[in-house]
Amino acid sequence: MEGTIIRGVGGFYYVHDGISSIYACKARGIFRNRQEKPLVGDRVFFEVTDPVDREGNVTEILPRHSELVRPAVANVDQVILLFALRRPAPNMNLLDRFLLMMRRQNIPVILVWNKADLVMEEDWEAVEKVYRDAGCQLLRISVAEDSGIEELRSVLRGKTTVLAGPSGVGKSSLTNLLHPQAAMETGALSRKIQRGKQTTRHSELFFLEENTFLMDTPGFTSLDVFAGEPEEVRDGTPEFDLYRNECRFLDCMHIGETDCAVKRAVTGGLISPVRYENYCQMVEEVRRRKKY
Ligand SMILES: Nc1nc2c(ncn2[C@@H]2O[C@H](COP(=O)(O)OP(=O)(O)O)[C@@H](O)[C@H]2O)c(=O)[nH]1
Ligand SMILES: [Mg+2]
Ligand SMILES: [Zn+2]
Repeated sequence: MEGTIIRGVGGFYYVHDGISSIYACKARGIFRNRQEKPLVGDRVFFEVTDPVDREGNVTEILPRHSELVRPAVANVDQVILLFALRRPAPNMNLLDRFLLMMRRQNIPVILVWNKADLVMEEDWEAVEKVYRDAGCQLLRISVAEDSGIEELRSVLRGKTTVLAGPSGVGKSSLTNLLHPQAAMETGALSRKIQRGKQTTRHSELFFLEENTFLMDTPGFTSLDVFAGEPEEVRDGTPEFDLYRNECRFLDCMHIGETDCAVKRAVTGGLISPVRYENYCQMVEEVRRRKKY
């Protein structure tokens, strides 16, 4: 049979068949010899050894199309970056850093704004404009009022998605809304293995519907920029594209250069000054990191 590893605890891998059943599987020695370690998110072949208690053996790991380190998860198709429009007020610096990181790893991001119930239409439109210009796919939801959720479901359908964002924005509330049967599924698992569960902090994929999985991650509060080239920060900022051909210098970083069309666009209100400020800061950090 074929399935997806949704959790790994104490040497067991929980494999979801993509429809409705979860099997507690052991990884056979064959992997250990090959130094392969199954990851949450892995697509696997498995054989059922006990159909009543739903136990089995993972027999083969299928090739991964992606692998994230933190959280450790394979085959992620996209990231939902959840921010609240208010309470907590969005930290745009953190947001811009995260967008850049994901762009650099080629992981599609959908920027989802929660707590729509707490802000006026104008406040939303301002945020929407800035991040549309930044090339983001955006969605506005309210978990409290159950609005925008169907649209979000269609974005998730058929994919494995990691849900990320700072704490307090509603990640757990959203997961519970999308996956109300979480407790039931856990209760259905084999008693023998259940015991390990309370003591282990683990990443876990939630099954939402056919071939659709979601992983809630702990909130992050800060994010260091990568070790790389300052040009990567620049090239990961799509709103410069409209203007950069008019800069005097071909390799303009749009910071200290004279006759810079990007800086003119910032001054003229065509590029968000907050995004630009965050950009300058990230370039500075990458440069500093390069020196050491
Ligand atoms: N007003 C409002 N509050 C929300 C909404 N979604 C979640 N909350 C509240 O925000 C707080 C933090 O939610 P939680 O899911 O724990 O956030 P997490 O830290 O990202 O997992 C809780 O008190 C939720 O009830 C929403 O759409 N509107
Ligand atoms: Mg939470
Ligand atoms: Zn320039």
